[in-house]
Amino acid sequence: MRLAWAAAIVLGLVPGCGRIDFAPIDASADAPPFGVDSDPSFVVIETLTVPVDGSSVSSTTILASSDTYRLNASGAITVGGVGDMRGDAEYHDFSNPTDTNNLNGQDYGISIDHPVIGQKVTRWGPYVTSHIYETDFTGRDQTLSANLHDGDYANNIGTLTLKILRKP
Ligand SMILES: [Ca+2]
Ligand SMILES: [Ca+2]
Repeated sequence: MRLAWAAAIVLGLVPGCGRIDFAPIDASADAPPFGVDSDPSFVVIETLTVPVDGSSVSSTTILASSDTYRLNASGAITVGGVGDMRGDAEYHDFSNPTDTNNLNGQDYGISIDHPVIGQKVTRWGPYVTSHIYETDFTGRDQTLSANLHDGDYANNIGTLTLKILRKP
């Protein structure tokens, strides 16, 4: 009896259970897997630094249409706005993770191959406190470009990181 009671307490207090129980904020349209190192057979072939002023950065790698790649977006920046004014590859205000811009309601975050605000297609999955996100990406026999979509670039500080991974 005492053991069962103790086990119930432990189960209720195990650190890390919060991620399992966390209700996804952005569960629509995102293809699994989420999180980092979900498939260790992928290796990083290029690392890009994504500026936070809205300008685009392009890969030097041409991503073949015959290959499936994985994109890994990470980092945290000062993004301004409400709450704690922090942002990552998909969400801003870590005290109340928010998917969209406060100013214009568009999808805040790193956009791939769609630089114009309001045209972001890439979805990075549910909010995670590691601020590391991954999504699959099919090559288009061309380089890819990435830029941050935000409602106000003037109050941004920092950079985000985008890694391109491929199976060797
Ligand atoms: Ca901003
Ligand atoms: Ca977003």
